[in-house]
Amino acid sequence: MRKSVVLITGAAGEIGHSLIRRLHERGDAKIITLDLKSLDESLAPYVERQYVGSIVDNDLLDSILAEYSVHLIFHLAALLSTRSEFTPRIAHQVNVGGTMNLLEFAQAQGRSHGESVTFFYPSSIAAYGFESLEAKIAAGAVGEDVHNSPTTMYGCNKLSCEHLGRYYTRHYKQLDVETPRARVDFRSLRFPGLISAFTVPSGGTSDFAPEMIHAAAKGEAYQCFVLQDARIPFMTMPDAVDAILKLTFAPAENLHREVYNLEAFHPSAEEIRQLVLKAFPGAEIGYTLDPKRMAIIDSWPEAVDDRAARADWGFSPRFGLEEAFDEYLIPNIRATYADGSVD
Ligand code: AKB
Repeated sequence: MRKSVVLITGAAGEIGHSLIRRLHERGDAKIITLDLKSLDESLAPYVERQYVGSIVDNDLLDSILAEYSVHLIFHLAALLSTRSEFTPRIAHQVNVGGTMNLLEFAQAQGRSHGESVTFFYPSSIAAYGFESLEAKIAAGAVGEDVHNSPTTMYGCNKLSCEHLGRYYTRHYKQLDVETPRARVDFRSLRFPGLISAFTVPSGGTSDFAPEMIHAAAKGEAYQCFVLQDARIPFMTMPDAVDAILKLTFAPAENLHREVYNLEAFHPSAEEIRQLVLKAFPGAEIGYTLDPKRMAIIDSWPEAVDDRAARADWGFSPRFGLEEAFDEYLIPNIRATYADGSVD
């Protein structure tokens, strides 16, 4: 008999860090991970097995299929938006090709154990695209199904994967004589920028907010690459992981869509800077504009309409902007750098 496990790809990344801890606390799942990098030593005891390798390696996925029975997949591995723009072909191979491999893997798993496989996929506000700042401001808080013309490779990848997930869930091999049973139950969140007190992202465009906060806590000067009035939605990492778990374990009959928007606050860069200065009054935070990265931020919505997530599975973030700083970010970041244990 194969062992029943949960698979997390991209587990060594920012979301993976928090998700592994939360799944371990729930105590009801054995976890296996797949990432190019080994997990942080502090996380290793929480997982049954680490595969160090790539999601584009089908032989590796076949060997996982042979050994484990997987009922739930958190497919987090991806190249983020700034990095993808420098290597669009590799971004497509990893972000879309890798997701296709995992969807096929999920379908094969479902066929072999006879149940559907819940497939959580983190999409992004990058799936939206505005041609001008005026259009972004005029749109305000956008619903899931409008302005879906991303301007970045990463956004195109995210939108493609949302569609692939919907295809595997609803229309898989629809022309076969005997239509095979779709075994994938795809569920996705379009994340805003995420801010963690314990990790710093790399390769994203929303990184200016976490970078600003972490630099101030470390006593380092920071030059923000977008201008004062740049505005996109954000949320804290604990609220993001709560949302992942709520959506993943929500009863299927409550869900009316595959992909949901969510956000907790949408401050301008200057509003974030002011909150950082309130906590670290001596911090040196300036602005040195990178017009190309700013154009990406301007192509993303300033806010999203997340009523469907609230209605269908009870999305309700704990931290608004002030609480995020006062109750989560500042105390934890101070403690983390004070004891030198940032990971
Ligand atoms: C990025 O900036 O690439 C990500 C995202 C908003 O998806 N943080």
